[in-house]
Amino acid sequence: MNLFDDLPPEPDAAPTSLGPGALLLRGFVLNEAPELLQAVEAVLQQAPLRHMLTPGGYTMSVATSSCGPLGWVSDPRGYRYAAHDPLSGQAWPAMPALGLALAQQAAALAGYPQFAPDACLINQYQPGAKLSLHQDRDEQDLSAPIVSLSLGLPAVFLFGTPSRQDRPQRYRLAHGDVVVWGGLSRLAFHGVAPLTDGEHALLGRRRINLTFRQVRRRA
Ligand code: MD3
Ligand code: FE
Repeated sequence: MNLFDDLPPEPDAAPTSLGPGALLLRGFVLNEAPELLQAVEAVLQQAPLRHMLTPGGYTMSVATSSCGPLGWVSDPRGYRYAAHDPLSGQAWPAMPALGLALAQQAAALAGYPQFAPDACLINQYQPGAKLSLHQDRDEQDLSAPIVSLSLGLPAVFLFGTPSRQDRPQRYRLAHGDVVVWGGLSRLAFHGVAPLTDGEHALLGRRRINLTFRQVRRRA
C-alpha cells in the first residue's frame, strides 16, 4: 500500500528534460484543467471529433478535431493542414484563449518566447486507442516547437529519436502535464501506447491531448 496513492497530483516546481529540446512541465495546467476542458467541449460542439482515414486506408483509433486558423486533416489523399473542417465546410473554431496563453507560457519557459501557433489539434483516446510511431513534419516552420497539453486518463508516451530504428523511451503523461517539443526533438519519432482503461474524475474514460503547432512560416 502506497501512502501517496490517495494524494492529488501536484505541479512540479521545476521542469524535467526528456532529451535535447524536449521539456516536460508536470501539472503545468492542472489548476486550469476544468476551464480548459469546458473550452474544448465548446470547440467540439462546432467541430465534432471524428475518426479520420489514414493515407493507407486505415481508420484511426484516435478521434480528432482542430481549432485555430488551420486544422489537421487526414484522408486517403494524404495528411495536410486546411483552413476548413471537411465535415462542415466551415472554418475551424477559434483556439480557446486560455489554452493558447498556457501553451505560449510553456513555450516561453522552454526558450521560445515568440511561439505563435496557428493550429491546435485535439486528439481523444478512449480505452485501447493508440497512435503509431510517427514524425510530425507537415508543418512549414520546423524551427517552432510543438506544445502538448494532456487531460484525463494517463497515457504511455513513446519518445524516440529522428531515426526510426532507435528504441523509444517510455514516459507517463498525466492529467495537467505539458510538454514542449523543440530543437533536436522536433523531428523525433513518437507515439502513444494503447490507452489503459480507467476512470478520470473530470473526463471519465478518456484522454484528450491538445497540440499547439506553428504551421505557416512567419515573416
Ligand atoms: C514529439 N500526439 O498529435 S503529444 C500528434 O498524445 C501526437 O496525442 C500525441 O503525436 C498525443 O501528432 C503526442 C506529444 C507530441 C506531439 C508532437 C511531437 C510529441 C512530439 C512532435 C515531435 C516530437
Ligand atoms: Fe505527433
